[in-house]
Order: sequence, then C-alpha cells, then structure tokens
Amino acid sequence: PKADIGVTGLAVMGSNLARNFASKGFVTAVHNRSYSKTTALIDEHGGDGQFVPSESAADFVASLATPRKIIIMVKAGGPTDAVIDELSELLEPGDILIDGGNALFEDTIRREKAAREKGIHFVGCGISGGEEGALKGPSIMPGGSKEAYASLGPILEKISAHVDGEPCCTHIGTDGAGHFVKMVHNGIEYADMQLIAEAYDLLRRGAGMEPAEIAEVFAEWNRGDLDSFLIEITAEVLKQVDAETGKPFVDVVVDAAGMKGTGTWTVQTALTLGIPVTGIAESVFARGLSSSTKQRAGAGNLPGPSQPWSVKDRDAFVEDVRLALYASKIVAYAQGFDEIVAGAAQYDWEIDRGAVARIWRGGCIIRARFLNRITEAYADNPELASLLFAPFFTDVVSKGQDSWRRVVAGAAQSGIPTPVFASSLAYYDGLRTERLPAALIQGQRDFFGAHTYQRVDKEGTFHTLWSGDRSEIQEDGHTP
Ligand code: NBP
Repeated sequence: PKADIGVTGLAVMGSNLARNFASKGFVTAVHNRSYSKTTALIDEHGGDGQFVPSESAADFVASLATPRKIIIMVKAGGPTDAVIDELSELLEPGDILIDGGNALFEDTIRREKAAREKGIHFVGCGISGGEEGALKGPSIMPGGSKEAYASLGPILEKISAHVDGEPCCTHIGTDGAGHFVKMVHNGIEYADMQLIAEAYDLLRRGAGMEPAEIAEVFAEWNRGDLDSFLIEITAEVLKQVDAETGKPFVDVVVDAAGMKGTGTWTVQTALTLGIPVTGIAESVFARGLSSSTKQRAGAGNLPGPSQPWSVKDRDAFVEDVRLALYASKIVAYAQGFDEIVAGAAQYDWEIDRGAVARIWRGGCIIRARFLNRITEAYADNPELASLLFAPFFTDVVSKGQDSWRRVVAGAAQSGIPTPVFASSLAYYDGLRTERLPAALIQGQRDFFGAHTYQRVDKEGTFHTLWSGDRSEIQEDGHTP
C-alpha cells in the first residue's frame, strides 16, 4: 500500500517520530540522506509497524499516497532548505510539506510563501518533547493553512500526547505561527529552568541544604501546584550521585549552561516587538554569564557581602522559595503570552492562547499542572490583557508576594544571584505602579533631543524650549 505519511531525516527525532506514526497504525514512508540511518531504523524497529523505506528521494515521494504528507526532521537552517528544494521538485500541487525542526518562524514564513507559489502546502510545525516525546507523544504546534490542517491534523493529533483525552496538538495559525509559538515555548522553558536553578541555589547556599535533601524538596513540590516535568526531573538530577567520585552529580558538572539559540530568538523577537519578556531575557543572559569564562575567572577578588544568609526557620524558608518560584513562573508565562499576542498582531495570526496552554499540558518540556489554570483563565476571558489579571493568578501572587519579596531581598543581601526571581518581581511592581518614572525619561528625551511629550491634563504633543526661556510650545498644530 501507499504510505499515509513520510518522514525524511532519521536522526534521533525523525526516527522516533516515524516509529510513533507506525505504532499508531499509519503506513510510514522513511528516508534519510545517508541510507544507513534508514536501514538501521528498519533493522532495529521494523517491528513497530508498517514502514516503507526508500533510498532515493524520488522513490520516497513515489511511495506516498496523494495528497502526500512529508515531515522533514533535519538540522534547522541550510539543511532544511536543501531538503525542501529537493522535494519541491518531486511534489505535486496539493501535497503537504511539514517542517518539524526548530526553524526560525521568519524562515517558515518565507518557505511557506515560496511553496504556496508552487501549489504546495507548507506547514511549519513546532514539536516539543525531545526524543522521548517524539516517540511516545509530543506536543505539536502546526502552522500553515487551515486546508492543510484539515487533512494533516487528525494524523498529528493521533501521535501527539493526550491529556484528559484531549490531543496536545492544535492548528496554531497560518504560515509561521506554529514555529513562533514553539519558539516562545522554548523561551518559557529557559525561564522555568533558570527559576528552578535559582531556587536550588537559594536552598543550597541560603539554607545550607545538600543536593539529596533539595531533591526531596522538589519531589514534594511536584505533588502540589508546581507539579511539572521540569520539577520532576530536577529531583532526579539532584538525587544522582557520581559513580566515580561518590559526589553529588551536580557537583562534578561544569557550571556553564549551553544553548542552541531558540531562547535567544525569543528575546530578539520580543525586543523587535517591544514586549518586555524580562524573565526569559534574564534566563538567556544567566546562561551567557555562566559561560563567560574569562570574566568569571577574573572575578575572584570582587568583594561580596560581609554576612552569609542565616536562615533560622528552614521550613518557612523553603516555603518562601516555593512561593517565590511560583509567582516568578507566572510572570514568565504572562510575558511569553504577551509576546504571542504581539506576534499574532504583527504577523496577522489568530492565536487562541487558551488552546496553546492546553496543548502544552502534555508531551512538551514545560508540561505542568498549572497550564490547566491558564487555559481556564483565557476561556473565562479571551481578551485578558495579562495572565496576572486572571483572578486565580492574582490570588496566587497576592498570597505569595511577601515570600517573594523576602526571598529577593535576602538573596540580594547575601549575594546570591536570582536574576529571574528579582526581575520578575521588578516587572510585577512596574506593572502595578500607577505613576512610573518614565515621565522623567520623557523629560530627558525632550531636553536633549526635542523628542516631545504628552501631558496628563490635555491632548496634544508638547515640547519645552529647554535651551531658551523654558516655555512650553505645542508641536502638533493643535491650538493650545
Ligand atoms: P539533527 O538536528 O542532528 O540533524 C541530523 C539530520 O539532518 C540527519 O538526518 C542528517 O542526515 C540530516 N541532514 C543534515 Br545535518 N544536513 C542535511 C542535508 N543537507 N540534506 C539532507 N539531510 C541533512 O537531528 P535531530 O536532533 O533529530 O533534530 C532534528 C530537528 O528536530 C532539528 O531541527 C532540531 O532542532 C529539532 N528538534 C530536536 C529536538 C531534540 O530534542 N533533539 C527537539 C525538538 C526539535 P545524515 O544522516 O545524512 O547526516
């Protein structure tokens, strides 16, 4: 029989995805640039279901039922373009080409446009969940046309993770919307990971706890509001003991965090859109600082505070850190969703934020219990200006804010860096401040650059003659 779906690019993600399709009963065509990966997949996992392997791209395309549906799982960037170029020549109008890699959404917009001119549906599709997700059910964020989703969607929904019987896959929006949302997902993932790392650091250096004890704290937290994949694996990592030295695993790993660029994209895009994603930005910068080898090597003589933290009530402190983590996490999500709204407005996508939260509940790295609450918040009020304004989240922050402030203040006093805890609190306070000092900045801008300002008491655009008699003139032609 002709295949229902094809996967090209059979490294870890592609081969696991192909196995997932086959195990769900889809006849799955498989192809890879070097044939050895294709034969290895069939040799090792041919029993998972019905595979149709091909050595050449032409045979691969010919093995698929029309309209063809092909998922590209190769390295993002140049390799993806090379594969698209090769396949486009072989496809027919109406066929659907899906890029499941971590593409930059702007590349996806470009590729969709070029494919559309040939009558081919191009679907930029964010896939989260790593290797295991690809095999057992990822969270899937497809963009592209509604028409493409109508025939592709049911297949993707079937292989996606499911929570409460609902698939973790929905049509996000046209062209690059899926990759945009996947990018923001990864940005939030950065913030979430950094927040957990800050909490660990506070428990370790603030309260003097050992990694194994902290593992128990995280395991406990995972039974409550913070229940999430990242908290769960944190407990596992902290429990790990190095076989060679007998030391905690975290103590033998070099403390320089790597990154592949999607967090940076999230922040770059947010800067272009003018959206303050301070939690995500600080988490990207924190990874950068951890890898600033030269600066860190030279910093040994920089003075720190005279007193270390003396935590008197350990249980109360642990609870403070938990509440600070929860509040900061809400801020990071609120900011991420603000970026999604701004991206949707800029690129003309209709994105349902509640649906995005719903498909992040399972399969992906940021899967968490509290995403149910986000879905509910947007269902209650689809126009919500900030997640922080949803009654549930306002309540969480209001109950946690004293703890949050104590933790950030204590960390500052004792010299423990908490860039995301602290910047999230600053964002929160900035948001609720009725009169920001931005009025002074407007004055400075008008002083040195005649950039003008608005007044609180009347319409119009004004400028003060700073180097003249300092009288005010109206700049916009309205009569004062
Ligand atoms: P890699 O990103 O390591 O890519 C390896 C694959 O790309 C191989 O199949 C390789 O073929 C193929 N390839 C390359 Br490289 N250049 C090519 C070219 N010019 N023409 C054709 N094929 C080419 O694989 P991965 O880690 O499985 O990830 C695949 C995609 O999924 C990436 O975009 C990644 O960002 C994304 N992703 C990964 C994860 C994860 O957890 N790893 C999670 C979510 C998304 P060869 O065998 O012939 O060299």
